[in-house]
Amino acid sequence: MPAEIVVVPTYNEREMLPLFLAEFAGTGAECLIVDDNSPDGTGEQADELARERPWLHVLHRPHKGGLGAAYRAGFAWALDRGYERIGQMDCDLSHPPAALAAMRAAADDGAGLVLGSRYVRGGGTRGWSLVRRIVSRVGCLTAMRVLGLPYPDLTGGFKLWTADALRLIDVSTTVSNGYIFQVESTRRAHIAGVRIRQVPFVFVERLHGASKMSPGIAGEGALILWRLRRDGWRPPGRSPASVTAEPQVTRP
Ligand SMILES: Nc1nc2c(ncn2[C@@H]2O[C@H](COP(=O)(O)OP(=O)(O)O)[C@@H](O)[C@H]2O)c(=O)[nH]1
Ligand SMILES: [Mg+2]
Repeated sequence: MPAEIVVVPTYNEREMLPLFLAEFAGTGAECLIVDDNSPDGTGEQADELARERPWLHVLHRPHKGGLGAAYRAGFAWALDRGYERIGQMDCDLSHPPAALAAMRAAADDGAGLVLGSRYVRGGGTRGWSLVRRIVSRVGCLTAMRVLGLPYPDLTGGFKLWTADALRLIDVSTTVSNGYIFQVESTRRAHIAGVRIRQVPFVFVERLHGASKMSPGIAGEGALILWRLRRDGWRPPGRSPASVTAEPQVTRP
């Protein structure tokens, strides 16, 4: 198996972290926790847990800087160390570690980016109110329409990248932070012609702790969406990109 690490941003996940790691341990991948100096001590807890787990690494950032910034730091850490596959998932078990196997199979099959998707056949959400379901679907559909992308779960944060694809999209220069970071990075991959596959999974609402979603993060998303559309993007050193990625769905 290629050297694989999954980047997991944390902010106040003290209750979820041990439960998450217990399930994650079965995946055979390494894990990088990127903690933004959580007031509840998640960072110190992660250091402690890493002492007995050689596959667990911890990156500390001084203050809460948002999801996108945490991912940019985590990706840079992993790329510097030569990992060939780099995943991303949440710490609250909403993204089931067991689903990683199907995503890995899609990467083995040649995908440069595998999107875990709630909104392709076989995927879904469990434990969400009607309002949350509507907000998520409307957000995803709006992003799809505004940017002209064919992936129905654009704001999802369960993904697996090859290191080459992350380099190709020049991920360190992405500009967004909240959920819109997921949209921005997938859009760059699409424009760069990265082979993108979608794999269904069922998102399960967290048992402990609180969502960090806020009106501010949603507002940032809406604003940046239009900025992304206005400014466009093309891979560094290339003439305007030809889009070759065909959306495909892989069933587990
Ligand atoms: N390092 C870091 N992690 C964050 C930040 N905001 C959210 N997270 C983590 O990102 C993941 C997704 O956040 P969550 O609040 O569960 O989003 P939701 O599932 O959409 O409600 C969780 O593991 C959070 O702990 C942040 O500003 N910094
Ligand atoms: Mg969550």
